[in-house]
Amino acid sequence: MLRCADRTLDLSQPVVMGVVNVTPDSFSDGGRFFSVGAAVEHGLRLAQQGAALIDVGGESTRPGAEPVGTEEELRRVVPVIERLRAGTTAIISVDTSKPEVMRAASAAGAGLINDVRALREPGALAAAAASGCAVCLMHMQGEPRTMQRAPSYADVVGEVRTFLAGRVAESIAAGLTPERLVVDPGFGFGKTLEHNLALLRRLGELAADGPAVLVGLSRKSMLGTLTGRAAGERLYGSVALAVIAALNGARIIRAHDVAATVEALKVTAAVQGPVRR
Ligand code: YH5
Repeated sequence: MLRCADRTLDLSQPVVMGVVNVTPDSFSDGGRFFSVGAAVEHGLRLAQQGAALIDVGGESTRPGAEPVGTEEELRRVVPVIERLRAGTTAIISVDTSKPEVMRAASAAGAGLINDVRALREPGALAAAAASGCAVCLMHMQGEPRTMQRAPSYADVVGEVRTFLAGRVAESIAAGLTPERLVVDPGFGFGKTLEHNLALLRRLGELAADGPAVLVGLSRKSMLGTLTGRAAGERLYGSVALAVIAALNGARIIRAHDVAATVEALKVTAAVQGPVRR
């Protein structure tokens, strides 16, 4: 069970975290507007499709993305979190690295803080600990703007495990408890295709370290490399990676295509049987 503020999440079978981006639509308006209503509708649809968690993000962390200011990030995510909390029993996750956003999101009803910087920003450890929320600690080499320029490791699996164990220890020292922690190897965050494949192949080692494992593989560029498909055409590959991750011990699968992923994981879970712990 994962402690998510006033709620608990059963992880005895793998669950899906649906993705809701609250970032400007650069195609239709040149990047100035975003729609709270459209984001809420999308989140509610993902919950109906069986997502156990809805991940709401106002900062793009894709390769090459520029940072977003605190006020702008608050303006994007807080109204969406409030309205999703009122409209669904799915647990609301906030994708942020900023302590101010963690506090506001928690007050608005979020149950999980998904931090691609693993609480390394000043004040983030204390804000997350005080929130009562669960926290996903993710590994990343470098920063989103530049991380894919030249990823390099002597031993990618060892380095990711050591980094995450260190962030878990820091989080516990700051007052978080083990039942509130999830770890994530950060597929595509400062990693080549070979690094991503090694992490996926050996995900069981990470899963044996203690905290539940979350993975985000949905639509990522490794699928473009493997299949030649554009970002909008990566459903089959994404579902394959979700099943492989679950068989290798992942408990939370972050996905854009929730209905397909939930159905595939239902089948996977029946083969696995109830997962221990
Ligand atoms: C993750 O893995 N990923 S945002 C590039 C794409 C497609 C999708 C080139 N937030 C993760 O989804 N949080 C993101 O096509 C995340 N784990 C956690 N915990 C990147 C993303 C994407 C990037």
